[in-house]
Amino acid sequence: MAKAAGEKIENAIGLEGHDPEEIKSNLLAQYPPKVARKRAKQIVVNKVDPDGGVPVIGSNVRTVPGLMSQRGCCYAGCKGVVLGPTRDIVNITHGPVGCGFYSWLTRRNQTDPGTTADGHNFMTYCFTTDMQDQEIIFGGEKKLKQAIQEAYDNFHPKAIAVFSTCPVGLIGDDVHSVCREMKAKLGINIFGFSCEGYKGVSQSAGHHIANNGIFTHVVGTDDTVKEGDFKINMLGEYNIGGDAFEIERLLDLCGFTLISTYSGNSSIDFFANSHTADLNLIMCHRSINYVAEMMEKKYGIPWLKINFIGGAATAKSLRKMAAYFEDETLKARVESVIADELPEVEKAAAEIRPRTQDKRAMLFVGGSRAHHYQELFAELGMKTLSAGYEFAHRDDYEGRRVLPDIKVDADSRNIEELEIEADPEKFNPRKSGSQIKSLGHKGVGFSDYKGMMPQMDDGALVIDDISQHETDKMIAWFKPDIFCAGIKEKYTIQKHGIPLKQLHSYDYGGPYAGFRGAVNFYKEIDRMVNSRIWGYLKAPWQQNPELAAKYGTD
Ligand code: CFM
Repeated sequence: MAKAAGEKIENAIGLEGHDPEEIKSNLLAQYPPKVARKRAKQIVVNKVDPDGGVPVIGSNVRTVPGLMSQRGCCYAGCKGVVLGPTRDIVNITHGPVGCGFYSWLTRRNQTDPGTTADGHNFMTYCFTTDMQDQEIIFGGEKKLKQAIQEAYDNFHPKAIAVFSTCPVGLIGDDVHSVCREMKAKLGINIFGFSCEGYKGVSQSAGHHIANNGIFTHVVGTDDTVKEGDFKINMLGEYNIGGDAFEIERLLDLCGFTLISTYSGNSSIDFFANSHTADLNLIMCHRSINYVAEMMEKKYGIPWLKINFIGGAATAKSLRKMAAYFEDETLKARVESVIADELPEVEKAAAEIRPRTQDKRAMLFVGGSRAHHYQELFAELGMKTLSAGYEFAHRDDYEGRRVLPDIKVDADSRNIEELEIEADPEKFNPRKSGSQIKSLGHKGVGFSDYKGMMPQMDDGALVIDDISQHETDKMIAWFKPDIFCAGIKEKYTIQKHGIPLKQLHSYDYGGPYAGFRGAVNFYKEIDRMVNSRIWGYLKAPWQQNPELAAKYGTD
């Protein structure tokens, strides 16, 4: 869990005595003036005020065309990230075959169909309408209807979702009316998303659209109250490399009842019923805070930001959850789980730390991991020199305190904000105002996320939507011991002789969440930063430059 504002992640230092402002101007030096002005707002030298305030960072803005970005698209955020991990919805990509194929199982979100009675798991299939010239010219609605019918006939799923790719918006197919028609015809839940790839500035737009869609079409449709105490939902945990399995193991041991995860190891049935939980926990704030906010307004369920990445963070999160329920038996059980498991984790870190102490990391990932994983590196005595998100918003960097100051621009205005009101029958505030207040005094901070920057050291460079050019420069100047990013960056960085750990897919590893996950991560990082192979590596161009190029500005 985030430390108090202004409290530093141990060992996070600035830029090793370099003047960060100078580094920043060197990063910008190659750009044309207009581009440099824009990027200057997104490259910030961190400085934490005593009250936790940090400088404003430009984020959630369009990438300058021509800069190589790490970002994905709106469709990826909606279909791939939020809905993709739900095993028993047939997710149909309405569009050309590539959009469906390249978003098929590349994220390593795992699932266990054994936990739902019908055992449905459609994640191993790739469903697409495979649009051709014919549909682009004459419209694709007919083919979409056929695809829905065919999926229904073959699989008899309880739900089908349709995801729009760029051409669908361009030719004007009305996926929503097709879904309504097929829902009436087939009698199962069928709903569509207008998540065309070009919407918004990144996959972040797709998260919001997905949140709106699940909330409108699924949440609250099953009022069955399940057996069990201390009912919770886990929001923004996607079971990459089995993370959710490890978290579920801990929740079980502690005695919490998990109603739904959004959306790792999930079933649509869990979402339908999730308004019966008494607490929402947000793991990844960026991708799913909208559902938490809407559930609070409509059903009266409060939310807490937690973090299961890092041994200490895991223990802190479990304690905070127990404090919320104000139950002594639960608190004792949580303490005994921590007492059983945390010492092993600390022992593993202590054994490895002499080999990792003072090694230096850079993290440029998504919208939450560039923050969370700094905890694990700190536990190994490592330093974060520089970090940034691909597509997060100011609140993920600076904390939710800046929400009222965030300017709405044309791109964000395009994404619908649902008007939510308290449900006349189902609204039931789980805690009274005075309870919320008194828990707040005990450190249970409701509806709050302090963001990444208040936890980083003064002088560290925070870079939003880092470009390949900036990445190359940072690597050449600092030669970090490890760089964390994704598959698109991996091999260019490794050709520099720097190991890259994928924090999206985990490079076939994981889980890294919870107590056991932390130990896995320590071992992996020990292996990577201490492998001598990187020092021997010579990229072909270092020995024999084969290709020379100039920038347009040269
Ligand atoms: Fe949330 Fe994610 Fe992330 Fe994300 Fe992602 Fe991901 Fe990510 Mo890749 S939901 S913001 S859109 S934690 S797929 S599981 S790793 S960029 S940091």
